[in-house]
Amino acid sequence: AFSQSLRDLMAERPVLGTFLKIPRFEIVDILALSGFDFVVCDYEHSQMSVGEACDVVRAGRARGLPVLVRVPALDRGDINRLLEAGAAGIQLARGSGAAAGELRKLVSYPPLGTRSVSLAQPAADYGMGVTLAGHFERSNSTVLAVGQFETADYADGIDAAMAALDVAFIGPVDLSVDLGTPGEQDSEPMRAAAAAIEAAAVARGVPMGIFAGSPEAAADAVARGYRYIVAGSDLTMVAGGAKQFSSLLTRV
Ligand code: 3PY
Repeated sequence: AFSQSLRDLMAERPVLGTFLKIPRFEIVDILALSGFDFVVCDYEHSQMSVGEACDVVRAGRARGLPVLVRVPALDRGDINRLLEAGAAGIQLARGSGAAAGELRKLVSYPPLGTRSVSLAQPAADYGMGVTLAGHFERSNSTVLAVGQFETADYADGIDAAMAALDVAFIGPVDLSVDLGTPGEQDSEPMRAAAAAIEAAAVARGVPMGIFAGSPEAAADAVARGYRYIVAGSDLTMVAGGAKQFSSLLTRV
């Protein structure tokens, strides 16, 4: 029940994660050893297959690092496979409005949702010592549903969306593009959107999440009360490290 501890942790303090786009156990190891609270395996903006994403989930579990998976769409088959591999949650791109309710159904077993069941899978301990009711209860109480608010229609059905979500996550880059102020984080429409999403989340007691492109942006989000911060990615870290080392070339 890794995601249970992530949920508990989020109630105590902000949690820090990063996107993982290189589906290798070495990256999972490094991120775990660096002290990140969780990882969001990025099955939306990467070249990985669903099988590779499942391998990342397994590597995280072996290290005690919760791995959620960001998915580009409400694909019942993919979501089921990722959760059966042991994903701590599903983060849905464009996951506001009615999509949030659909997400809740696909990540939950009855009575909360419509997930199909097999106990012969990793997240159910292969059915060894687990009852159907016990597996439903454990999964439904631990798997996180994270919806990304990143389109101009963010206010549509916002209260029902909040009721369905464990985390309301702002995707600031896509949101700024869809609001017609690409890349501008401080525009009036961006501030109005953040304020409306935050108000709806607070009313429902739903923790807010956001993507932060830099450590400074992550610190700023924490100061504003956000609890689930996804800062950068393995690729931005490799790019930053590569530039740092290659800057030596000007000196040799
Ligand atoms: C966004 O900022 O649009 C995101 O989805 C974070 O990657």
